[in-house]
Amino acid sequence: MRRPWRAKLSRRQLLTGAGATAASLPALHALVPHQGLLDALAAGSGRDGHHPGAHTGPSHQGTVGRVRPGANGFDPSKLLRDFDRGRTRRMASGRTLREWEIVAQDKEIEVAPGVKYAAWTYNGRVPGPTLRAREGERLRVHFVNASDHRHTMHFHGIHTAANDGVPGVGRGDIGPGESFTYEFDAEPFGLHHYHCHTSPLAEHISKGLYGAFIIDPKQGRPDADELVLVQNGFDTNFDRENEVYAVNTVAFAYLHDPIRVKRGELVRIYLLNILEFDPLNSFHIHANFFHRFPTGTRLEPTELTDLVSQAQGQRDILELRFPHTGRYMFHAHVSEFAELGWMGFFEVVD
Ligand SMILES: [Cu+2]
Repeated sequence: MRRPWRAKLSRRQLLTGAGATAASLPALHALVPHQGLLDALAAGSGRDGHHPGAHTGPSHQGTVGRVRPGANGFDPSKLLRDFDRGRTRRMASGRTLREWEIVAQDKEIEVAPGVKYAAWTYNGRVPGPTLRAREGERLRVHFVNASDHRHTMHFHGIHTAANDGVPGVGRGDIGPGESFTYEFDAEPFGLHHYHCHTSPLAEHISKGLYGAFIIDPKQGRPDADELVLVQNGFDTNFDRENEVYAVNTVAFAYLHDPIRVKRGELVRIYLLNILEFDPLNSFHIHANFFHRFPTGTRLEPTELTDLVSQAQGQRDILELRFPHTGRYMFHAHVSEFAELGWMGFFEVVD
């Protein structure tokens, strides 16, 4: 993008662990993670050298080693299908009241092998829990700030000013040790999200305070294998540029541990871009096309495509079926992001 070569060089060094200071092009070439590529392919396709996926091709990405799945207390492979429906009860009016407890906590996480990041989290996860409700319910979110910094929860959706979670309006910032309950109706149905809105905003979001927020339509959607993909990144040296890119936080998580789906089964992807510092992100899938439902607020798709671009905060529901078994890459079509962590595989099985 607009960055000088030197900046890219330092970003590669960070991810590959190379400490060389040379800045010539041959040196840069030497720093490109060829060994990481080999290790990543070995890890991703079996040690016998045989590629189980008929369509497995050479990758240009990868890291040396991998982040242990349990290292952060959350596993990207489980987080994919982890929907937090809170607890419900019926109110006197007959409507459903749905409630969650969300705690802001400071927590160090590992975003690439050996790359630790001092994150700010909701419930100890990045992204925070995927909150899931049904259109028309009354929602209560009990927010406790156990972090050392002021934070809020700002939801996308329709609600009163007092529940908007921005500084200077209603209760505004929630200080360390304080708590606040946000309350609003679940509307409109679609794929939304929530994030901290305390200033400086980019820092509070990029540190990890965000999550997906799904409101199902009253009539529901067709049965599917549902997956949440949150496109994010990490500015590990605080220069307001990202050094690591990912979906669901850990660079190359789904290269090392491909997402298993069944051939012919409907797959529904809740795709959210929460990346800071870069204006655009994108999702591309190989050897297939998907139906796109922008913001998920309509039940009819607007497009059949294999690539969707998203600005900051934008989201889409994608639906597709895989007609063939094998291993299929998905990645940001911004090549730089893909090389720095934002790529993975679907493993399609019978
Ligand atoms: Cu915050």
